[in-house]
Amino acid sequence: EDSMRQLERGLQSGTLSFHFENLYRRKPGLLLGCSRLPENMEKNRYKDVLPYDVSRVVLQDQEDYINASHITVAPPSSGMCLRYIAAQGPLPHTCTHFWQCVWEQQTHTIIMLTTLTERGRTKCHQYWPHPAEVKEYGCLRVSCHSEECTLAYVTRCFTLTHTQRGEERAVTHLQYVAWPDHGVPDDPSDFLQFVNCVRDRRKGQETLMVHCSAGIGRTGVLITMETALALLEEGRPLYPLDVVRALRDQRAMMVQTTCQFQFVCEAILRVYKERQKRSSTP
Ligand code: PTR
Ligand code: PTR
Repeated sequence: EDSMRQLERGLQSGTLSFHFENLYRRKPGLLLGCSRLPENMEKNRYKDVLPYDVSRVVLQDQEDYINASHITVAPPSSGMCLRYIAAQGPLPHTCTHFWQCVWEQQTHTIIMLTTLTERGRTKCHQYWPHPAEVKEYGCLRVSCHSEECTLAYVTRCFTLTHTQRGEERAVTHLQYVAWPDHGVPDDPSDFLQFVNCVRDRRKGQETLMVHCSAGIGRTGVLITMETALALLEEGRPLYPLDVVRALRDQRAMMVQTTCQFQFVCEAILRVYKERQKRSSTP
């Protein structure tokens, strides 16, 4: 395939990293006004990582702001459509907004790509209850039934109850724990296995909630990787730079570092070659 040959050449020659570094981090002309309102400033974990007004997730209750963006991946003429919400890791005073967002957007899967602390710094508040515990976040009650750990990730099962409406929903939490911020996953095969597990869980047009600490670096890599797997499965051409540009049009700075971009490109190439090998051996 042409696009994969181009990818391989770009990786070898370094031109791909060069183009990545020249990509805009923030799409010119898009405003961040709402995230900068005085009453919203304290709801942002990092004052330099803010959602665009046009793609921000608007909460439907009295509270309207959360640092989260709608991301839709629908490459032209591919017929596919992957939906996500990319969010920052909740702060102690934004956990209620986070759960409200999960409820209102009808998400059944939360993908968490950070640990709670890294190198002694807090990266995300623990916004969920321990196993067998129940916690209330505004009008949502969250209980945790199970917690299962593998080397690279933890799977938790939650029940979400809307206490005013008496409705209940099951939510799965997948937390990848082997990936420091600004860095790349410790092991590409563990990471690919995790992304495949995310793909297996997708039901129809479901919107997946994805967050890390800032909701840009690791979140961007995961979305780029799932998009790539989907395009490869359909035998579509795949240009990772175009994918990243499309993501940055919806949330600034998605895929944060050159190393992260290289990592995802190498992982894509690896998947492509493995698929080729499999299809050429009888
Ligand atoms: N913003 C700079 C960068 O992206 O590299 C510097 C930076 C590095 C800022 C780490 C913050 C960092 O982490 P922490 O969230 O632990 O302060
Ligand atoms: N001010 C921080 C910085 O620029 O480093 C914000 C930041 C923190 C950005 C973490 C990205 C981070 O990584 P991730 O999006 O993967 O949590």
